[in-house]
Amino acid sequence: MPLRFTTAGESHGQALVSILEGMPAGLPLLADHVNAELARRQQGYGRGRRMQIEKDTVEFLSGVRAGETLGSPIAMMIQNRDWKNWREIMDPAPDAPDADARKRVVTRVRPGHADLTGILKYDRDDARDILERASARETTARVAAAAICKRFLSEFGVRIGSHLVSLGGIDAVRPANMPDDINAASDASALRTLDADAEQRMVTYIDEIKRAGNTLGGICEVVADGLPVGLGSHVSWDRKLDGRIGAAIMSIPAVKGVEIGMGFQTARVTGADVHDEIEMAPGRVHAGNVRRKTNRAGGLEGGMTTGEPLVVRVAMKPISTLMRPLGTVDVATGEAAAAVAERSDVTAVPAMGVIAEGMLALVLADAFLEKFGGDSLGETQRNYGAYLSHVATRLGG
Ligand code: EPS
Repeated sequence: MPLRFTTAGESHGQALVSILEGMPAGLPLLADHVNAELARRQQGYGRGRRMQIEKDTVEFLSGVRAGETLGSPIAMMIQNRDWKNWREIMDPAPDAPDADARKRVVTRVRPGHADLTGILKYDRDDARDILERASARETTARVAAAAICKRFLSEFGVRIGSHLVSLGGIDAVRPANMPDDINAASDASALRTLDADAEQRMVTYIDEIKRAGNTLGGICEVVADGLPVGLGSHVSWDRKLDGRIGAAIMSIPAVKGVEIGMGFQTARVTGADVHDEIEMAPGRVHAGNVRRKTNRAGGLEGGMTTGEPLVVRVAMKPISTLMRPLGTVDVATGEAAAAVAERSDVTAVPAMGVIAEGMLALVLADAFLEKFGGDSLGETQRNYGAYLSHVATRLGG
């Protein structure tokens, strides 16, 4: 895989770090490109007080000079503003022998969270050693790396947007015509949905659930437009793009399901109601001069992009920190207890949509570089242009 990326950082530690390696040299890149995506991830009705504390901004530590990528690993840092309130609790230095026990020890592990399995697996006594990293705060660092991938893909006319289609069981009605710029419309909504009526009902429901000390999940749809035919491959399991997208999206905290195109519904109907008929479309070069009359496949056939929009739906479970806690055991005593009720969000589904866009951008940029290569943006563009020129000569070209 030409692109490699990793993140580091605890939720209330000093900072988050993101390293992206494999981006070609010569991509115009400003901190503002990344900051705009970080701000989008912080949106959404239903989040807790933490989002009022943080205002995520990136500092490039390496890999960018004079507004362009160098082709070297790009290291980025995002400070946690809340760290100053957690310095003692998160201090890497050992406690002095006569020190009081650290504050905010978590032993009443939350059902549905990494707390319990994590302390057993990593042999820790304090679930904070687990939850600080399991926190969805980590996705900030993913979105930073993904913002660079989006910037790269935009050079080839690829756009990725998302919108919320369901929250707590309330479904949004998809507009008859999707807006040309999905994010311009969804980012203007408090829940990143395109159905204003449903949004009202969702907001009322979030308020009600918050009063009840409970939480909500939901579904977002992510769409990538402008992709050329032939990213990914049919030849081996680990080169199929469906699998790579599925793995990347399923790694987002609290995500429990991914559908591509018609998804699970394909299993319930006949082949004639599933497969997209093909017709000639001269001049539609990026798709091979053809068009699918429908796009039930969601832009992927045989593990490869078809040139139709790539459509992925992502299901997120309700957040596992409940203010009216569920029953658990206290791992310090073995006794029955109510789970810890740390400050948290009622729902973070709108943010999940932005993170899913990001994970899709990482996979697509990787598939792009696998197909077209290039150590500089110019080289990638030349290779991409040569491929499209050839595809243009096929099928009626
Ligand atoms: C989170 C709990 C909350 C969320 C956090 C994820 O943070 P805190 O424990 O500080 O109140 O706000 O999400 C973020 C900080 C973020 O940037 O998305 C959790 O336990 O997963």
